[in-house]
Amino acid sequence: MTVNPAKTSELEKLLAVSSGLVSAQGNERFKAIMHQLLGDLCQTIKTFDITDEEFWLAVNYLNELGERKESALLAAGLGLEHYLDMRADEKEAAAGNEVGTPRTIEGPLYVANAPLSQSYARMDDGTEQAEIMWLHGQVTDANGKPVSNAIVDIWHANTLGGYSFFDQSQSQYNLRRRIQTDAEGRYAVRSIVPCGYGCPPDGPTQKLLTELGRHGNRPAHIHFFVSAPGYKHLTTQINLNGDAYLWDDFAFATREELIADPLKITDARIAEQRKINQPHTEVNFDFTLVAASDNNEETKIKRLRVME
Ligand code: MBD
Ligand code: FE
Repeated sequence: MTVNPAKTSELEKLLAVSSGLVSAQGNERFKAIMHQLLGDLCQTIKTFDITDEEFWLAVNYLNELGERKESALLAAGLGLEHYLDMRADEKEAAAGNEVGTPRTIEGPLYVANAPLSQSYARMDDGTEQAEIMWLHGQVTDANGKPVSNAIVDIWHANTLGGYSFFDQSQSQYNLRRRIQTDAEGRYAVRSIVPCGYGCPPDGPTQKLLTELGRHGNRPAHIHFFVSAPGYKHLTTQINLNGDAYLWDDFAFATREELIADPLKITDARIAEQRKINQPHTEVNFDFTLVAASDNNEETKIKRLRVME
């Protein structure tokens, strides 16, 4: 490949002006990032000899992505949200920090301020004919000491893979609850066994994935924020073992330590103790929180969230 030095410096000048490097105003970090990003984009345009048609297709794609509010969904599907976890894990390891329950992505479907209950709640509104799930566990510190009054914020999909609020057919806060742990650090909920999620088939995220020869499915999973004063905020999910997509999650969130084995309960006495009175599925998952080194680590990262 021959390089035309005149054209190269012409591009460098263009990038310096377009990214604001020559301006005394603006945000220095943002300018530097935009300079790198625009330069990389121009390099990609050149490398692949991107046509005008391809370029405008991409521009219109961004409009479609915004119109459908799927930017965060695409970020998960491209593995970028998981990459943030990889970096966070790497930094923790390099610092030699205590290890607790592993983090995994929040995803785009959290709704803040779900109803708060002490130690137990029922999460489903009873409208779906579904397998009943008894989900319970204990929150402890790295020494196994129970963490009482921790907030376990739980959200998951229904049997169609839909999440309340985003799926307008569900009641408000259906399958979304916050539980405060009891004196032994325990939480328990009655809910329904969720099914896996699939990207909207007519949406821009699925359109891109299809072009990549990929699917847009997630295995059955349950999301958690676990937090307590003095401990690092934990954003994580558990997967229900046995799902065909367990290790084929389009959002790359599955981790060995986050797989729970659903257990069929047919013992009538156990069902009675739980006031369920019928066969159901038990999911047991304990969380280990690690000590925070500053107050900032105790709360979830700032991000635009529904109802917050
Ligand atoms: C989900 O339920 C989810 O958790 C993620 C990360 C992306 C899409 C749907
Ligand atoms: Fe999800």
